[in-house]
Amino acid sequence: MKITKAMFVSFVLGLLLVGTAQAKGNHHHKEQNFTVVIESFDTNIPELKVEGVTVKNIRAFNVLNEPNDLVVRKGTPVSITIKNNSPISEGFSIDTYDIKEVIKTGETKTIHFTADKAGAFSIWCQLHPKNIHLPGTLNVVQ
Ligand SMILES: [Cu+2]
Repeated sequence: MKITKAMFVSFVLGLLLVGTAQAKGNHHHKEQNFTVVIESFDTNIPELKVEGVTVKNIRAFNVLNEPNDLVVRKGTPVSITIKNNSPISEGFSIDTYDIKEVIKTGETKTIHFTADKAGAFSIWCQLHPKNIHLPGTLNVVQ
């Protein structure tokens, strides 16, 4: 069949419309990527004098996520790559988003979800007490 000028114009117009729709979609649903490193700090205090009492060989083991706080806009698809530098397995939980991961020592894991609920949610380690593994926060803002 013969391609008329009108057909060609409507074809180009159609391409433009598809392009615009895609650009809009990409802008709205662009994935936000985070990298969280689980770091551990092992401190040994050989001797400590407190109120006349001497305590020997205190071991302080602390674990925390770097960065501690993640901020994302509501509705954004999120990916978090978690690297565990702690010498033991660590947990990564966000209850509201049904996230409960275990990352072995030296391992890296990537999780995906859409931040569809606004609020401040605790990122915590389900394996260890909260005074050893300091909790972080996922802030989903409107
Ligand atoms: Cu932990």
